[in-house]
Amino acid sequence: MTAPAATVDGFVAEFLQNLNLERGVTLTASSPNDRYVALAYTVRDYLIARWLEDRRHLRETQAKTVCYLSAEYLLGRQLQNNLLATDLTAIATEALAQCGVDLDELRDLEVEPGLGNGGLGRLAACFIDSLATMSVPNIGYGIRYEYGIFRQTFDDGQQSEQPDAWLALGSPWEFPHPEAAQTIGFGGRTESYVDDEGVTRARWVPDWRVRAVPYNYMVPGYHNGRVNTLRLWSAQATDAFDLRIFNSGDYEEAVRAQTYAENISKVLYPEDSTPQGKELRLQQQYFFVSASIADFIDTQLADGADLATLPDKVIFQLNDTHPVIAVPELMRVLVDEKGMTWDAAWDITRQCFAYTCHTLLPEALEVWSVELMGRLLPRHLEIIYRINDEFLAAVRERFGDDEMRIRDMSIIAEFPERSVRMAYLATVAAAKVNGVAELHSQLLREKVLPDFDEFFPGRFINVTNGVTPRRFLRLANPDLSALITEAIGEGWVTDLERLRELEPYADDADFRSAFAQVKAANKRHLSDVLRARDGFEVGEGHMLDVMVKRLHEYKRQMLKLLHIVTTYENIVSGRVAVADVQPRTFLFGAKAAPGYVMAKRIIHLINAVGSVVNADPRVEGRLQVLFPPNYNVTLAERVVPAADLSEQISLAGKEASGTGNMKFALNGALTIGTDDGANVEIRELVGDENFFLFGMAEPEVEALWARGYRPSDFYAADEDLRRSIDLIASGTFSDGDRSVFEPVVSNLLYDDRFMVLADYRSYIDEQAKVDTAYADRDAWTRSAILNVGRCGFFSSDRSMRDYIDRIWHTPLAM
Ligand code: 26V
Repeated sequence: MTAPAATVDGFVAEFLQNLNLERGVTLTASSPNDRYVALAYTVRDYLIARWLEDRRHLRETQAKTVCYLSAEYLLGRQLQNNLLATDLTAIATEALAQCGVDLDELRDLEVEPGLGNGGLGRLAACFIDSLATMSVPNIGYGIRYEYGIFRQTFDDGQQSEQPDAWLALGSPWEFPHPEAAQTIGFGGRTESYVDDEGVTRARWVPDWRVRAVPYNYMVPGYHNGRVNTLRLWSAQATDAFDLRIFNSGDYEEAVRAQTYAENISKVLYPEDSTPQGKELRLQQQYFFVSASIADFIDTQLADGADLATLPDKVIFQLNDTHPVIAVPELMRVLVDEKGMTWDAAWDITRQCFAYTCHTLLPEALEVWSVELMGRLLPRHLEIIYRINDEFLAAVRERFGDDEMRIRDMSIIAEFPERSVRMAYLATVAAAKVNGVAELHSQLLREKVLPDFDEFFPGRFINVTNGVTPRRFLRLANPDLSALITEAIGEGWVTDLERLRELEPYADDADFRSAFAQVKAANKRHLSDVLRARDGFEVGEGHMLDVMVKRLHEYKRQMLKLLHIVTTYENIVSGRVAVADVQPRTFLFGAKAAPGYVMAKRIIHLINAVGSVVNADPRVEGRLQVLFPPNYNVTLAERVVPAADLSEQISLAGKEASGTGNMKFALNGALTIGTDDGANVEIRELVGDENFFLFGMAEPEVEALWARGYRPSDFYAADEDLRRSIDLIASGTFSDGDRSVFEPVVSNLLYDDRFMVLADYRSYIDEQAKVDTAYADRDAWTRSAILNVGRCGFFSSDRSMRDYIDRIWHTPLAM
């Protein structure tokens, strides 16, 4: 199998052939979708030969493989990324032009696979990009949700959710493999039996089964010819199950059973505020994890391979607790199916897993009730109990019968109901446990799991997150990329620390001017996109102040909004002359989980403030609030390169890392942020003078809680704050109806869990410094260039190198 010729003629021929043979149309009779699909197939054709070769080689060499287990992959569009990786962009553009086709138009037809909620899913996508680019053997395993993250629309400023039918026209990037399906059991009971050698063993007798059908996606490395695999599982009813019911004459029941089975991969959970009682979610988790482990053992390991050497062949990286049911699953496979002793199996299992924790919020740490676990996965519950018994016995041996400690460390919680703590299970089983930024890892060890840190010295480490420079700089910001390459050559795309070489250019007036022009052009591009998409306009000459991320109270979109309301109130009341405020466009992007009522109210309030401020002539167009709906990876690729100011304003100690913060800094936005997550490391690298720091640090947060935090004291003590909150309460943003935003106001005044009011003054004062700094545009540009030059550390290639060196110990290239 050879790839088509990488020439314009070769590309044209392949494209026309795909139109004819795969779409059954001629160029003249083709629809835009026909042309998009034929183009995608053409790009695929250049990758397939290498892909087959890489997979064959991997099976032959049995090189240690990173199996990344993640319930989410927020991939973004594939076409341009794959053109970039294969270095075919110029050829494709020219080839299509010869056919009278505009590449950019086809690009906009692609519906992005939004198979993730936010940072965690996007991180997984960045990581597999880096692994392919670094030629590291990797399979990403996950779920092929039929519906990804919901499509957000606004109805009178309120969020409404539409299903994301990303597969409505099919996806040209996927390869279904029904012949490689796995059968996954659920429910039933366990029984013991005596095997041929007279040993008493356990086995699981599930009472229903689902077929897991894998779909492969290519993950091309950048300019290295490498193609790794992302393997996502889709649920199908098993034939046997259907047939049995069908033969009994109950057609309706057969259809119902099929629907039930296929529901498992139907929809991505939008990280609901009520994780309990989500039986389907546990089904999803077990479904993809069980299929992935079986798949690796069946298809990657040589026939008859000695399972005792499994730790030399694979490391399963657990992306948060969602895939942690893999731990008892591997034990079940090794003990019940492969006949190993418990101790031998545990010895292997302990070496095959590593766990990444992505949050500290107690409400986000997964637990499953023992009742549910026992009903859905009875054998796994038995295995978890035994793991726990042996672990607690070891704890007693070390620390004595300290019942308090035993209760605190038990994988099984007793209150408020008996349940399995998945983070504890992961910690007990994993060779390494990592947090995702220095501060987060430190808090994880010291505050969340201190007993475990003491018991397992050396197990807890930090690996700071990163983002792929291919998608988030090279692809999203072609003009800045060209400017950088012109200055320092193109090596930075795969060696981001080389951006350091830009530092001297910060003092070069010509470079600064070119840099500022790129930023201005990026704002115009964004404005074009928003005009076409939502009828919005980014004000000419405005500072673009951006806060894009999931809507969560801890991230404090409310604090940003209070700043806007304060500025507005100061203008309309005449205390501040409108000419004295820097013209700013505030841009929000955020989805709220459909069940998260307060988050949805905040979205409503942002839109309401926006309509009033944008329409008020007294503001003279100098303040503008834009909230384009349905923020996603595709829009991020437009917003990130255009931003001047990046808002990273979570309460210290709450944001595990953030990755948007890295994308913005890397594209030359300055950050206003708290000492939280990876902000800490960004500030250390770019320097205090190029970063707007405000707010309490984590120890101060703790201290204020301990003293007793009373938000109303802050309200009483600060006139600006009082006027702003009063303005919201007065009904100014709700046509005089004071009831609409009353819950938001009382939440702030009486139950401000994330200390918005405590950090308000410091935030407002720092924003004044932002205004002053922006007035000196040339100095601002200098800081922006230094941000770019000093953020090479935040490449996901560096994150992957850290995982390889300190956790996986996999070969760097095959
Ligand atoms: C889930 C839930 C569900 C229940 C309601 C509250 C809540 C809050 C947060 C979460 C998400 C937890 C996992 C997660 O997405 N963490 C994110 O991971 C990113 C990649 O490491 C990191 O940059 C973000 O800081 C972190 O929030």
